[in-house]
Amino acid sequence: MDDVRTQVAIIGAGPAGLLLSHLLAADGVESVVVESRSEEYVASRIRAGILEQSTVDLLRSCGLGDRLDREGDRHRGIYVQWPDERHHLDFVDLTGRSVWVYGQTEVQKDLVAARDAAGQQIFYEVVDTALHDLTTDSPSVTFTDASGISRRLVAYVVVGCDGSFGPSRAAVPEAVRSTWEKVYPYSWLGILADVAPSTDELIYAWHADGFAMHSMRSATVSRLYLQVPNHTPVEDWSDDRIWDALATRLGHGQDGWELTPGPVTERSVLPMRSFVQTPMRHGRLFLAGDAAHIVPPTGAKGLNLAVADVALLAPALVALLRKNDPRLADNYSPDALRRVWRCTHFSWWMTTMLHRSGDPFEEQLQLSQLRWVTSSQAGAAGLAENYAGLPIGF
Ligand code: RFL
Ligand code: PHB
Repeated sequence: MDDVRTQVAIIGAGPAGLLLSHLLAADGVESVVVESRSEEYVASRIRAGILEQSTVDLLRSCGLGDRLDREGDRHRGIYVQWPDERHHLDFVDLTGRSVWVYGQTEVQKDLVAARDAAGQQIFYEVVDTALHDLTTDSPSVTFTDASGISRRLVAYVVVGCDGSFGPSRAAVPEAVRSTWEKVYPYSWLGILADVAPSTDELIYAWHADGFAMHSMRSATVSRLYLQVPNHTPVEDWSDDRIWDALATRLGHGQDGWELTPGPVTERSVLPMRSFVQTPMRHGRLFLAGDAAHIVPPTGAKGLNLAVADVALLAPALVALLRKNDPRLADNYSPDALRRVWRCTHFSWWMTTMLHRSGDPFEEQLQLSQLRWVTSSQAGAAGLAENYAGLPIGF
């Protein structure tokens, strides 16, 4: 077995793992990243679309804001609607903060470019990743690299940034971990379409047939979602059926608004769940991003929460490794979990407010809540503050 030594072993080259390696390197801490997928696969995975204010502030402050500032689309807020009513919530007026449309694929490309330029060591397409000796002062990660060589990465700390299906979360013994989970009784059918968005800002729509959302990736690419039952076969949804359902739920023809259909280039069904594992640290293992928590996408929080974890973890590891000061690292899990639970609540609240549950009593509560968040300054400000994102360290 070939040994590789580094200060921080990072499992996962998604946004959490690469941003962590970038921030550590900026403060003189070296890391090695291992990733089970290919570089191309990770870069082309279609996922998040919205960056909150504190994510954008962080990316700018660490030299990753240039293309975001040129090509990202700053939005003042979102539309929230139900049949016959559409309301704009202006986050800038309500909270002084905005959001940006800049796809996760773009964030990933910027991170890969920055790490490549810095000569970061990343092992792609590894198999059999396993974590060892996490409660000793010499933890390690073993894996087989793309050319079939068995390697051991020996580090001072290991960080699990390996998303919801990686091995890190389960490396915490059952006796010392707690998990909370909620599975929702619906999924999202998401499409990418080669057509200019029919809206200037995102539309979140409540409808008796089910939730629909209109998002976007650029001036020529739209991203749209429909609530569908769990386990819906994607083949059941032809282009015509998708566009008809979107037109009905998003209110085509209402007050002269029109939804323009176009060629669908990608479609997939996404189950929705909320999940948190605590604590986010076990000995020398730290968890960050989806490895520790999953939120349903309705609040646009997953990527932003991964970034917020890393924003706390990077200075904590720098203090630990460069100054032998464990205080921030000792506080990482409780500090990160405050924001995790806030975003878990917000994502659950947005999800349950907007999706059809089939319960007529809940439907009346949803409509009442929607009227309140769109007509009361206090209600609107609460939604805006959570959506545009609380400051790091909240
Ligand atoms: P990732 O991105 O899943 O990266 C984890 C990486 O770990 C690798 N890995 C392993 N590597 C080595 N060995 C192993 N054994 C490994 N097992 C796994 C994986 O291949 C992967 O590359 O987690 P990270 O970095 O924590 O980032 C989290 C975000 O990707 C995620 O929260 C967001 O995409 C969630 N999300 C959204 N977040 C937002 O903030 N705003 C949004 O608008 C938003 N929309 C979305 C979303 C997620 C979606 N899907 C598909 C889940 C929309 C969708 C449709
Ligand atoms: C997206 O553009 O993919 C997106 C935007 C907002 C959400 C979820 C997904 O809440």
